[in-house]
Amino acid sequence: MTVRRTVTAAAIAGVVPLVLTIVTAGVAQAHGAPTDPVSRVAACGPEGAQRASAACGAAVAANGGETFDAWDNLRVADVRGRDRQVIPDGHLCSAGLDAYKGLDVARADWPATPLKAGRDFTLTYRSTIPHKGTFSLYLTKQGYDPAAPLRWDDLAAEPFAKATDPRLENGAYRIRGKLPTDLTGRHMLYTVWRNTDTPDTYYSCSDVDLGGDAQQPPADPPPADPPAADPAPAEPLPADPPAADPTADQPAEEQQQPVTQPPPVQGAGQQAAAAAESRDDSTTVLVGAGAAVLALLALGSALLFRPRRGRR
Ligand SMILES: [Cu+2]
Repeated sequence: MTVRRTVTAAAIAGVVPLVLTIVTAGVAQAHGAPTDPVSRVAACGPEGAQRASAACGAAVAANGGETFDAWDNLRVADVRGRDRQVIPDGHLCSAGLDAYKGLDVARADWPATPLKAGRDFTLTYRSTIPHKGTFSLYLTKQGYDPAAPLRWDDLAAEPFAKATDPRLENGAYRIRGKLPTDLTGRHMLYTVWRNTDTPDTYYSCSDVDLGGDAQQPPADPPPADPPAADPAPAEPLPADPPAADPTADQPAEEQQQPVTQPPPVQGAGQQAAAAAESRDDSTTVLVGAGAAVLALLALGSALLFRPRRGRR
């Protein structure tokens, strides 16, 4: 009996620190970022579907080789609504943080989510721990140049969507709004999440493409090249008849195949969703492991503290 009690106590002693480690690790990394339209930091992060893209490669290089493992930790303390004074022009995507400076790299081939001007819109902001606060979603004005550093003046003065204390559902906040009607082509969706239960404000850049009849990509050869040469094996091109099209030898036709065609970009969006789901899975595994550990603890306690025989 003494042997069993010793063994049980040892088991508990070993398990408790393990539980604490799991819980602490979960909290320390738990903040958030938009996954649809995918933010640059989520796209290039460890679970980002586009982390193999040329843009993410350039971002990591500009980051001195530092990867974006802490994809949910892009936050600045004590801004208190003075975003435009505190976050410098040209550093909006990194929020001026050195660890994220690669996200400020200005290039036109960042993975962009297709959107439709004038339509209802929902932004999915993944988070593993709830915070109180207000989300403000800004879009760049028409004429925005993705190949130039993002400045505050590029953004509309007022957010097109705003939400205070939305519910956390399935690990994500959803902020709804209506997209402006007068935008076409590539734009930046800039999300500011000002916490009210912490001193932090979170900043995120999501590249989007509002399409439309403005044929900007063909008029802009340099940015069109990198994506074409992009190895990006993560982007499946299921419906791509032009590749097998024998008429592809006509130069004019080749130019008519803009990189911003909906199918590949949509694939990227779906991959982002898949990545989000896999994150859900890992959360489930964690929760399952936690439950098993707790059951073990309960069993151990029962063995240790059950009433002893012969005692009244
Ligand atoms: Cu947090």
